[in-house]
Amino acid sequence: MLAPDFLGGVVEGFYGQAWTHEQRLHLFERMAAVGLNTYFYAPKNDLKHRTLWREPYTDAELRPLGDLVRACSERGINFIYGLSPGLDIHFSDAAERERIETRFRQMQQLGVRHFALLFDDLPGNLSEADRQAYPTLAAAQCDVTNAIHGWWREQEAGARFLFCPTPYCDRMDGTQLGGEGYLDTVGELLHAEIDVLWTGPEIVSTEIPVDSIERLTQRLRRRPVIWDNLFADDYDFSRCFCGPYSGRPLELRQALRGILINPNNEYPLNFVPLRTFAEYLHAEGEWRPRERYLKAVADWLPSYKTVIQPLALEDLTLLCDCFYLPRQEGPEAAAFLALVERLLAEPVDQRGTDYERFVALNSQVQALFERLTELNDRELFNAWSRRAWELKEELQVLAMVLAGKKAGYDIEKPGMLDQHHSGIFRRGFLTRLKQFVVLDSNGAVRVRPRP
Ligand code: GDL
Repeated sequence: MLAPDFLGGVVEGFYGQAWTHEQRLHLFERMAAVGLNTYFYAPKNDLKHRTLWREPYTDAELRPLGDLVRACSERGINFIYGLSPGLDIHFSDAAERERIETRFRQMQQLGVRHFALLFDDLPGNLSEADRQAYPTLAAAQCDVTNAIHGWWREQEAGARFLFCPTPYCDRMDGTQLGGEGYLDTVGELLHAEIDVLWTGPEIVSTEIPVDSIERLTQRLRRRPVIWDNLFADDYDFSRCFCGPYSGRPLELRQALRGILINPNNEYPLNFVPLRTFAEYLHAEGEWRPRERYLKAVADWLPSYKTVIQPLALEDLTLLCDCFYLPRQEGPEAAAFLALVERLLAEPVDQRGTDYERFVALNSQVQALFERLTELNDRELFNAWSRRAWELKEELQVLAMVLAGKKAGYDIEKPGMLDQHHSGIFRRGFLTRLKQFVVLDSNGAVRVRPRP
């Protein structure tokens, strides 16, 4: 059983295209249905959340926000409003605090009770004037956050108040982002009632071990709330994550004050993430991510009705396996990759049935792409479209290469790709930029050897 004040839900905290009003309302329906209790509003896309944090919202901007707050409250969902003033705030200037209060008062009038101040993704240093006033960045951030929290607490005792530190994962802490001893200073100075957000060992953490959180708890003098970027896809436009919530042992829940997932920008692609995450939060006994994933994919299938023939379960499973987790492909996608690797490496006559298997899988993906284009739910199609397009195009290229190899061509020789959408496929400025360096599987960078 989770503690009644455990925050389990969604942070809309990504860069780029934010969710639409209708998508947010739909999300609240789903959250209530699967037992998630918190929506944290922090889209980097809202100019007044970050860049223009000083400017009050207009009435036209407040109206839809008010609808969201109401919709949450009707469903028993906590609405947390986040403000990110860190880009250019003058911590020692009292007028800046008043500006934060003015914004929070605007949100209070809409019925918001829970607030957050975010200091993520900042250069991590103080202005000249603030350097005179504070010994460290952490001291400055804690001072302002405590002041705002104190002001708010007088009006709403018992409301939640969250703080996102500048180093918000072990890796950042390791590089001393924000200055030496940043987290220890936060532990010491930040008011004990304020929750601290944390993304785990990395910004996008494959695993969040309990002992890493226990060590952090010592330093922060409180259990953190996880801002979980496992499913965030704002950093790579050819990916999205439809795999299961995993890499977090069930015991982790007891070590925390909450977990909020910051998922895919493409709202419709969050079905499996939301479902499996909610199940994880309520799970008892053992957590079997793949099992829960397969069940969730099956339950997602009815959304894949098309104007002609519906998508089959094995197609949807293959598709989601290809867009699984940040550092892991689903088993079917992993097997597909291994198959291609074997086919490219082995001499033609040792292929056995691999080639036929590849041809069958390729046809399945090409047909799957056609089915997606016929989806009744156009929002769902739009969410998949660019990724699915890239998938089928890349497979067409591979099919061409492997067919060439079978026919006895030397596939190492340049020229084969020229036949595929001659002059436009995998071209353009970004593609050329990417060609200057290569990354190995650990992310190490080196200059591409010149031909
Ligand atoms: C981040 C950003 C977040 C972004 C995510 C994934 C936090 C606290 N901040 O660092 O806005 O969506 O990475 O790119 O996670």
